[in-house]
Formats: sequence, C-alpha cells, structure tokens
Amino acid sequence: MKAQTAIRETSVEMFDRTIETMPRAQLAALQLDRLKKIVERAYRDVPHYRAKFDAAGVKPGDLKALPDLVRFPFTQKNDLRDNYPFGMFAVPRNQLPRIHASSGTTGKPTVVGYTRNDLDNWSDLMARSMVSAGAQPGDIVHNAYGYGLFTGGLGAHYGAERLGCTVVPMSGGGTERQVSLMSDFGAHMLCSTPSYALNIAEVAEQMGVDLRQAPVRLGLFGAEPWSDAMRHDLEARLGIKAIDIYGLSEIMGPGVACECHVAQNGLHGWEDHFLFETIDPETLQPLPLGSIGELLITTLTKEALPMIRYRTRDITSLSSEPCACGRSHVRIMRVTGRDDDMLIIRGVNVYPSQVEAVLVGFPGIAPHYQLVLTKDKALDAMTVEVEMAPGTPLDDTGRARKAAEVTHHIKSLIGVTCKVVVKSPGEVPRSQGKAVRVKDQRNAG
Ligand code: DLL
Repeated sequence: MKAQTAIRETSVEMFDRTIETMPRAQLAALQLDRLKKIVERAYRDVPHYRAKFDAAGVKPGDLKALPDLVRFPFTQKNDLRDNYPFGMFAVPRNQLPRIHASSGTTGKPTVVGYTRNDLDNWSDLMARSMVSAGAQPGDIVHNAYGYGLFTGGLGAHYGAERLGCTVVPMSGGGTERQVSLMSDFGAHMLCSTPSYALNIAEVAEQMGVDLRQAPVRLGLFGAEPWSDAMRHDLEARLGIKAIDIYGLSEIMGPGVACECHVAQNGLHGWEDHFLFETIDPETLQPLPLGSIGELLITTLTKEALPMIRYRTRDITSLSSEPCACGRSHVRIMRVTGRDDDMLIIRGVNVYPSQVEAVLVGFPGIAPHYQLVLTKDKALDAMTVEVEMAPGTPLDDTGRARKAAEVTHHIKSLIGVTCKVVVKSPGEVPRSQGKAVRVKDQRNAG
C-alpha cells in the first residue's frame, strides 16, 4: 500500500494539470515562442525546409504572430520519401537513440527519428493521454499494439511505464493467449486497435471467458478510424470505457491527441507540443474552427524531425468549446477517415467508418466487414461483405433477405447504393492490428 501511495504522489507532480488547463492567451504565447524556435531550426538545419521556404519567399523572421504560419509551405509524406531515409532529420544520426518507420503500401517506407528529449516528451504525452483516458499509476496495461517499426507498441509501452503502470508487452496476434493473460493477470486497460479489440472480444466469448467480469475497465483504441457504434459494441462486450487515441508516426506516434474519460467527445490535442490547423483539401485554404477539413499539424518541440504544417490527410474538425473535464486544449473531433480513403460510389462520398456505423448492432449481423470495390462499366461499385451473427443460421433465402435489409439501411442512412453479401461466421478476415477495410479490385483483369 505504501509503495502505491508513493507512486501516486510522484505522478501528481509529473502530471500537474496547469499546462492542460492553461488560459488561451498564455498557451498561445508559449506556442509562439516554441514555433519561432522550431521554424528557425528547421530552416537552419534541414536543407529541404531551407529550399522550400526560399522558394515560397518566406524567412523564419516573417513569423511574428501565430497567424503568420499560413504563409509557410506545407510538408507532405512525399517530402519524407524524397529525402529517404535520413534527409529530413535536423540532428546528426548519431544523436538518434531510435527510429521508426511506416511500411507504406507503395514505394519506400517513411522513416522517422527521435532524440533522447523527443522520446522523453513522447512518453510524457502518452502518459498524459492515458491519465486523460482514466488510467492510474499501478494499473496493469495489456499492450496489444504491434511492437516493432510501428509506433503503437513502443509508444504505449513507454507511456504506461512513465505513468507508473505495469506493462504486459503482448504485441498483436496469438489472440487466445491474449485473452488468457488478460484474464489471469487482471489487466485494467487494453491498448489495441479497435478492430483487434473486437477480435479479442470475440475470441474471449468463444473461449467462454467473460471479460465483463474481469478487472479490465478501459480500452485505449486508435491507429485506425472507428465509429461510435463500434465504441458502444466494444464497451458492452468487454465491460469497459473505450477511449479514442490519435497519432501518426510523422508527428510522433500515438499520443498526439486523446479523448478524456469524462466527456468521450473529441480528442484533446496537446497544444503545448503541437499546433493544429484545418484546411480545405481542395482549395488548400485555412478553415475556421468547427469546419470539417484536413488536419495540419506543426510540431513545436520535436528536435530530430521538425514538421512544419504537415498534411495528415485525416479529415476532422477542431473544437475550442469548453470540455467537461476542464482541459483547455483544442479538441480534434473523431477522425472519420483519410481523404485518400474516401470512396466515391456513384457520385456519393463515403468513408468505410460510415458503413461500419450502419453494420455494428444491426440485428443478426456481426460487426466484421470488408468493402470490395469493382468496376461497373465506367462507375465504381461497392460490395459490402458482412457476416451473420454466430448462432443465427440462415438459409439462402434468409441471407438474401438480410442482405436486402442491410442494403436498404446503407442507402437510407448514407445515400449510397451497394450490394451486400452475408457470409458465414468467421469468413470475413479478422484484424491483428490495423484492419484492411477495403479490397480494391477495380483494376483486376
Ligand atoms: O497509427 C499511431 C498510433 C498508434 C495512433 C496507436 C494511435 C494508437 P501511423 O501508423 O503512422 O501511426 O498511422 C497514422 O492512422 O494519419 C490516421 O489516418 C490513422 N489514425 C491514427 N489514430 C487514429 C484514430 C499510428 N484515433 C494514421 N482515428 C493517421 C482515426 C486514426 N484514424
């Protein structure tokens, strides 16, 4: 008991809420001070930024107030690829204790690096995110994010250690073992992608392990878009509060923003370390708070890899409405998807997460799905592959009727006409990490 108390006291000092509840004027002054320094450093130490700023006719000295940032050029994923592997780093390689990389579907991976201070800040922000999610020192954290080049595993790992938790470093896969150890060790928080959490919930049910009766009370889910319907499903099946956490390797990894357990409504973006903007992805013009557009992030403290106006491709809006938890940092509303994941089916824009919201909780349907894209003459067509819920055997007529019901609901709720195929339990592939939601067969023979 004594040791527990000592850890809690330390943590209260470490996670002093002053910074998270800072009045706007003070936060803006801190941001401007940090922004000036990072823009200067980027210009001085990274040839790519020097060339880009020169071409755009801007100098670090032009940045006198936060709104001046709009004069500076964007940074994109391709800039990292073009400078592969280490060309965007602002410090010599021997000052980087760690690198991560994202695989990327085409071409070279995106490589990111961290100085010692960057790793410390990342651990702090992940710990801060976990506190916001409702975690406490002494909790057992079952970490099923993948370890390795992906930032999820090590990001959550060091954050949980920093908070004073006991980490179970599972990584993804081996789902039956995950269930057994969650139950045997009495995990309090599950960290995983939402799609893998669903896999864990399903395997637990098949094994006859009732995780609703286990000590687990929190899920920290992110790395892919997910719907509120999926949140409610996971909360009911695991007996937890499910919290959305956001991040990307180019900016840091997980912990750029996180919901609070109080409101579960928008993710607090940690504005002492990042500056958030939204733009219209077509016109590239800045958008006011509250408008839906593409999220841009500028890092304010990163040493190894300063990112100036990074185009995340993620579609969301920003809110500065006060939150019930008292935090003053801007909220990033739930990311519906990436603009490059948006499907245009017969003229209607649709994100996979919108289809998910219709499928989860649909009577007789299990929340496992994939969207198959094909060509129907010149137009794109979408087939939604879903599964019937276990224990509801349907004959061919029953399946066809169920498919028609789902088609009708997708049409009336999202406005898109699609074909639905109802498969047998287990036929839709299960996620081990980030789920593959779209099978694109438009160019297949
Ligand atoms: O996915 C980092 C991460 C790990 C975040 C664990 C949260 C939890 P990347 O592999 O670089 O990094 O992928 C980043 O994933 O630009 C979004 O498109 C998507 N993404 C991440 N979190 C969310 C979320 C990690 N909460 C890309 N909601 C981002 C929706 C998300 N999409």
